[in-house]
Amino acid sequence: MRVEKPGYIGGAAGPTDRNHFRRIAKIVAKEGAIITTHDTPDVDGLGGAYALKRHLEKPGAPVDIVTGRTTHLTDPLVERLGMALKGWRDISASDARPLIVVDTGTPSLLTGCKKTDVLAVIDHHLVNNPPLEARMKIVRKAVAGCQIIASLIPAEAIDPEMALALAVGIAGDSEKLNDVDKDTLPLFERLAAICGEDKKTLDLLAYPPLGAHDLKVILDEMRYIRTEIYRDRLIAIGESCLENPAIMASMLRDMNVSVTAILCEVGSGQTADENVYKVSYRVRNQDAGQGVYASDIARETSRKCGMPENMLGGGHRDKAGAVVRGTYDRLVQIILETAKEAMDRALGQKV
Ligand SMILES: [Mn+2]
Repeated sequence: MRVEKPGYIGGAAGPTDRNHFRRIAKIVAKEGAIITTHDTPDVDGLGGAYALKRHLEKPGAPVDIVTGRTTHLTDPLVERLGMALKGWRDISASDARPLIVVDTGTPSLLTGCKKTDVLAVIDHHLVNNPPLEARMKIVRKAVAGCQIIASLIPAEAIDPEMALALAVGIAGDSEKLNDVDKDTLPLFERLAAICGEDKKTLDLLAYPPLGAHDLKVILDEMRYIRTEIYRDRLIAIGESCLENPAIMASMLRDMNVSVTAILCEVGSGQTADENVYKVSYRVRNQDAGQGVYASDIARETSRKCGMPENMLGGGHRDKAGAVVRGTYDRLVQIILETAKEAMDRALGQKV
C-alpha cells in the first residue's frame, strides 16, 4: 500500500521541525502531555495550545492545557471553543506527563510550573534569556506561534475548531494582519476557509472590546510611566508585563501619544541592577507619515545599549519591537534621546 505524504497548509515550519513534531506526537500518544504557555496567556498561546491538544491527544493518554491566571482578553476564544483550562494547583506532584511549552521559551514566564523535564518548546520568539532547556525545540522566527503550529499539523488533521483557534492566534499576534511575514496571509486565509468564519469575526475574537474589568487588569500592570513633551508632541515610556505592553502601547498611540515605548522585563542582565527588556514601540500615524519611524527608534535604541548586530530591533514604521539590556532608568534615557533624534531628523533641526 502506498502511503501519501501528508500535505501542509503553510511553510512556517521546515522538514527538521516536522520530524521533531512527529517524534513529539509519538511520545504524547503513549504518555499524554501537559501543554502550557506564558503567564497571562494571549490568544496566540492558548490557540496554539488548543490545536496541539486536539491533534496530539489519544485515548488513554490525556493532554491537559495548564496555565497561570488568564485575563478577560482571552475569554471569548476560550468560551467559543469550550476550552478546558487547568491551573498548576490542579496538577499533582507525581504527574509524570511530559511538558510542552508554546509561545515562550523563557522559564520566568511559567509561574507555578514545577516540571523540569520539558519535552518540547514550540515558539516564535528567538530571544529568551535565559532559554528554557528542552529535549526538542521548534523555534522559528514568525509573526505568531500559531503560524508554526499550523504548519506542523498535517492539513488533513486540521478541523474547523483547530483552524479557528489558530486563525485567531494569528490575528492576535499580527494586530489583525497589520504586522505580517510571508507566511501570515496565506496561512490565515487557509485557516479561515477551514473554519468558515470571516476576518471580522476572527478579529473580534482576537481583540474583544475591552470592558471596565479588562481595562483594570491592563492598567494595574502599568508602572513608572514617564512622559515628556518635545516639539509639541508627547513621548510616553513605561513598564508593564507579559502580553500587556503591546496592548498598552497601542492604547497610548490611540490616545494621540506621538512616540510610545513600553518595556517588559524578560530576563536578568550582566549586573545586579541590569535587566533584559522587550520593548513595544508605537508611533502615531501622522508622525510616521512625517518620517518618525518606530522601526528606526527600535533599532537605534538596541544598538545604543550594546545589543549585538543580529539582535537589533525593528519592525514597521508605526509599530516595532526590540530587546534591550541595561538598568531601567538608563534605558528610559536612551529611548527618550533616540525618539527626540528621530523627530529632529524627520521634522528638521530645531532652531
Ligand atoms: Mn505569540
